[in-house]
Amino acid sequence: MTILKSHCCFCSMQCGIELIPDHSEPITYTVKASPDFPVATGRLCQKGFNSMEHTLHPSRITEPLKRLPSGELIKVSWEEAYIQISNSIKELQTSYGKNAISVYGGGSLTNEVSYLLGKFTRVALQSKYMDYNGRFCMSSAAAASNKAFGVDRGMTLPLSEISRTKYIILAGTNVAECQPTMMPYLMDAKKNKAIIVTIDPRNTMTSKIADIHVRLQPGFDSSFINGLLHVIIEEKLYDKAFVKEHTHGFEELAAAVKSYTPQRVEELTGVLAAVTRTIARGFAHAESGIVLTARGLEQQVNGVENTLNYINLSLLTGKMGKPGSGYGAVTGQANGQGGREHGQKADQLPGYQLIEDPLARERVAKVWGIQPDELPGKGVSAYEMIEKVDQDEIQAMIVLGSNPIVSAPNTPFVEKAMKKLKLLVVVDMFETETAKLADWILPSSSFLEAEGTMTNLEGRVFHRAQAFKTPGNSKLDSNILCELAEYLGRGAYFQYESTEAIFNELAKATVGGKADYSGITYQRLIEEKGIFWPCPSPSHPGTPQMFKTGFDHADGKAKFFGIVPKMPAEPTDIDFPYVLTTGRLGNHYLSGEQTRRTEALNKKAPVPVAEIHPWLANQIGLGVNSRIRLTSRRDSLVFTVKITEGIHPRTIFVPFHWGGALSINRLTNDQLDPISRMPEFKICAVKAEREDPMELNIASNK
Ligand SMILES: Nc1nc2c(c(=O)[nH]1)N[C@H]1C(S)=C(S)[C@@H](COP(=O)(O)OP(=O)(O)OC[C@H]3O[C@@H](n4cnc5c(=O)[nH]c(N)nc54)[C@H](O)[C@@H]3O)O[C@H]1N2
Ligand SMILES: Nc1nc2c(c(=O)[nH]1)N[C@H]1C(S)=C(S)[C@@H](COP(=O)(O)OP(=O)(O)OC[C@H]3O[C@@H](n4cnc5c(=O)[nH]c(N)nc54)[C@H](O)[C@@H]3O)O[C@H]1N2
Ligand code: SF4
Ligand SMILES: [Mo]
Repeated sequence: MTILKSHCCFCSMQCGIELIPDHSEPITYTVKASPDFPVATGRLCQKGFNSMEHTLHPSRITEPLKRLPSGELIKVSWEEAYIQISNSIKELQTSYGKNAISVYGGGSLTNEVSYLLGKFTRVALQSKYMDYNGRFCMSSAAAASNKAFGVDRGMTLPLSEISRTKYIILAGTNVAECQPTMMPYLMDAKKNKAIIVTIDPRNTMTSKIADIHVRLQPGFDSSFINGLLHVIIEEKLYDKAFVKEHTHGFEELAAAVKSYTPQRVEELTGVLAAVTRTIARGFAHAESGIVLTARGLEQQVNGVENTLNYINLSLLTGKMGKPGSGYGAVTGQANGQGGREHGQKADQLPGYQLIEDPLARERVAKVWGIQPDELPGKGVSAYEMIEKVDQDEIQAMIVLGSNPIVSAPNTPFVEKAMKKLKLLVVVDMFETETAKLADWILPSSSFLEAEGTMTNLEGRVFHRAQAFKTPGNSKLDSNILCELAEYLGRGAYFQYESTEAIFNELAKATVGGKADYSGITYQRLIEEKGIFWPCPSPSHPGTPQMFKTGFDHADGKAKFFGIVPKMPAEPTDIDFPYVLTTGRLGNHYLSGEQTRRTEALNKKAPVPVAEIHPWLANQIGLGVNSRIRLTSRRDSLVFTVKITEGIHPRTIFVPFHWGGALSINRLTNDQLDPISRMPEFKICAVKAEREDPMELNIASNK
């Protein structure tokens, strides 16, 4: 019996898996860690071991489904589905214009599907409205990296460099639960005497390995980092040669942090002045150092500025482009990196090229066989597309690889808007909360059924083989897009013999872009077990560590940005006195569609639990069996509670992996960062009240 190979579908580590068949009839498979992939080799976390289960779940959709006016879903043939969907699209475009149709993609999709989806929107639909769930994920980090370095690759260095560094700052990143197989790299560094600092409002599983844990109330990262930068500049601990040769904007930075003495930072944030001094001196003196950030500080209306301030720290100390040194925004989704490079973003063409750049338009139009002026301009971000649906500017949406009814902020509004759509097509494996509103559900492939390339958090492009055929009448995403294009009369542009042929076209379309894949082929990926982009020619070895000789701005220098910390969009007040922050648990994944269908994972956390400090429990008079009612300006929900010393006293944490009345995004704030258009998932003001079991019983009997 053959052992099948793939990669876990969940986080950005993209650990290699092997499916070991047994001798039963029908065959069942055990998932094991693959010894072959040079990332986290031989290791998987609990999600990885259980990654196959949802693909076999009985609720898997395997036939195209159409919703009748009564609300009932009926099975239809693919042909019937394509005819009716394409007719609706054509009618809507005749009445409302090409831009009436929008596309909403995702970061779990392969590079090939991400690329096709972008091309499908611009060439088959000829619409400008395309964006994806990565807008809620990596957009602030991406904008910050582009501003500071001139290019956005989440990690500027390979994971292997972590093991050899001497100082690690982990800010708003809970790798122990979110990228668990990165932990051995951190533990290796610790064995080599590295100092680890974590910065988070909670004592997380990750903070357990920290030498220093800084417990910050959400929203105070930039104030705290200004304190570190202040000490490093005041005490002249910065890398003067590096700053002079490789950066711009030092004066602006020095001016911005001048007043942020450790004492003032203590008053602003509660972090002791001595702690600020110790970290600043320790990081500056260390011979090598890495700063990693993630969604904690990025998913805020000041997310781009927060991220820029952490980048300032790496640049000021010259800890870039050298062994054991670099900055990384820890990418989240399976293909969160590749998914943001090949045209899913509103303003983007493949290879991270800008759709408004005339030269890029010319190059890509040529590869696609169209005229540059046939390409639409830029659209708007994911949440703004939903706003345009509400304003009747967008009439239809195709959602492929996302579940915004659970994962977008302020979901009461999102639900109201999405119900206005004249046509909603969801391409998914399951009847998700979003698919419940759909006119059509088209059954897609799972990760085990689709061959393709992915790009992990390090920027390593690799090939994922197909293990199984798609079940029933479900289809590969790539086939669905190419076939629908045919029915829209644009099939000529979507003729591919294989997935590899799609990749070869993608590689060609990235020439001239920052994320240049043009030297990459399937054969190379398989032989070399992955290649780091940029890789601009067949003889180029790829780029594991970036910025060894310079940065990606035209003059080769990086830029400092002096940050004046701003308030969150919704500060606390008398009516809403506490800060709600949201995030993840180790055993669930995103909107929960996959992990809520995986028994071994779901039973460990069947419902969301609000984490609160004993001080807050006392404030609201929480009893042994009482629950907590959280109310924001948008909605009010009740949760069971975990009381823990390990959270900032005025902060409440709730994970977001559930829908309906368990969905914390019913409460979150939809204000967006002005640059990245990232919503403020990590901060909103709430009221907290005790909810007694008696009252609950009466309420549920009504
Ligand atoms: N198990 C699991 N793993 C996952 C995922 C999952 O859903 N489940 N999702 C994947 C994806 S798509 C992503 S994007 C990544 C996300 O990975 P992370 O960003 O690490 O995950 P989060 O839990 O959203 O947030 C990280 C931490 O930020 C803290 N935080 C909140 N507010 C602030 C603040 O103002 N400042 C600071 N410094 N910290 C703050 C939270 O307490 C939390 O511990 O994980 C990936 N891996
Ligand atoms: N409150 C709060 N909200 C958040 C966040 C937070 O920290 N707090 N984090 C945000 C972040 S970082 C992210 S990344 C988003 C993610 O949020 P979503 O985009 O909703 O993420 P998923 O649950 O991964 O949804 C992916 C859907 O695609 C389907 N799918 C998986 N693989 C494939 C495939 O190959 N083809 C097709 N067609 N479908 C597939 C799955 O079944 C699932 O229904 O959530 C965001 N929302
Ligand atoms: S660390 Fe990430 S990729 Fe690896 S097994 Fe766990 S969820 Fe899957
Ligand atoms: Mo994400």
